[in-house]
Amino acid sequence: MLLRNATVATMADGPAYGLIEDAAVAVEGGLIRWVGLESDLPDSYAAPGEDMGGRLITPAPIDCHTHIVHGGDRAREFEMRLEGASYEEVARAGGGIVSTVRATREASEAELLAGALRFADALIAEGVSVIEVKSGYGLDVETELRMLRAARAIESMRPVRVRTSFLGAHAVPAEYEGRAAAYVSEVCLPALEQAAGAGLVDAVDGFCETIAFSAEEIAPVFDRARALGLPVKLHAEQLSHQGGTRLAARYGALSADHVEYTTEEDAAALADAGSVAVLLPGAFYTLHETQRPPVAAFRARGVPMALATDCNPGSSPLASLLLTMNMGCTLFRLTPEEALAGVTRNAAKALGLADTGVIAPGMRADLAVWDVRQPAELAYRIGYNPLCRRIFGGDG
Ligand code: DI6
Ligand code: FE
Repeated sequence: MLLRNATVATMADGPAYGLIEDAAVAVEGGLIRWVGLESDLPDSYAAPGEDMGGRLITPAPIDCHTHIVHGGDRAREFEMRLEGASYEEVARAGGGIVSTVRATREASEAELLAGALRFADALIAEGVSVIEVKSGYGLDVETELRMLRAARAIESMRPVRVRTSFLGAHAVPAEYEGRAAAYVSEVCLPALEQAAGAGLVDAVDGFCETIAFSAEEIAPVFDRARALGLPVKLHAEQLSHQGGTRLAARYGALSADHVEYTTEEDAAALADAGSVAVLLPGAFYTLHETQRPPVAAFRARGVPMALATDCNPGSSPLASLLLTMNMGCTLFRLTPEEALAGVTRNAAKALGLADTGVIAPGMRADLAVWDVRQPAELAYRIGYNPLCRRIFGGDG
């Protein structure tokens, strides 16, 4: 496959966007073989090729943080809150994470898969090549495993890659109320062992927050992940400062996610650990949060920033990575280039993937062709999808 007369944002280090005008990309065997000025195309790749008409080609977007496997929805809760109900009244009416846990426990694997495919399809329509999918709405061994099996099954139903994260430490279920440590030792750790043993886990995650688990309660989960040879990541400093970012850095986490209340010192720890800061503007927007992540500190310390939908039924019912990019710019003041890096190069890094996220020889041919001429247009528009072609592993 030879794509010619294109504007290519390689997202490799170097000039802004790694931009190459009047470019060509050669693809063979599912990999990128050559990219550069069309005038420099080696004879060995000379072919009529396909004229892109100057359209923009980027690495295929990657959504590195989703909860798309879950039962039920929280639309009624959304309505109650807008009718003036407090979080407490919503909780008393059975709302919140517990309502999703109940619906997930009642759902079959096939129902969980069918539900997830709705959101996977929305992301694939925007060219997405990799989707990270978490467990965490089962909170018992069997349902956590069923969630992860449904996540893995997405790959057999769609041309997309799935990376799974075990999130047994997402919330304390009602039957363990007030006994977080007991839940971790009696349910979470056995579920992790069984899920890892079944090859269902690519990374281990947790929710470090006052309404979930303390850093001390998460540590045994991360110790077990380390013993199993699994990387970790963490929902950290979303609603308050609980020391989650430091915990993630201490374990060399792939990423710390949300990070609204992360401090400059925490950012330095992430930089030293080589961890990615994953920004989730969908939750910030839905919860009317006002504390923005320390983007200036991440820039100053060289902490790579990723962007993801956090697609979940409660705090971020968002299934558009393009809208996430716009929110990252408008709400968090990212530049359009940082937003595009956030869903390509840095999103791959947040998942520990070294074979995608950048257009360079040897990388997977996961490409998105957009009916735009300049990369900034991808973050600029609100609710508009200019994708005109998706190439996944060289096909498409
Ligand atoms: N942070 C969140 O905002 C979601 N989970 C998490 O760890 C909330 C999930 C939900 O509201 O269903
Ligand atoms: Fe999340």
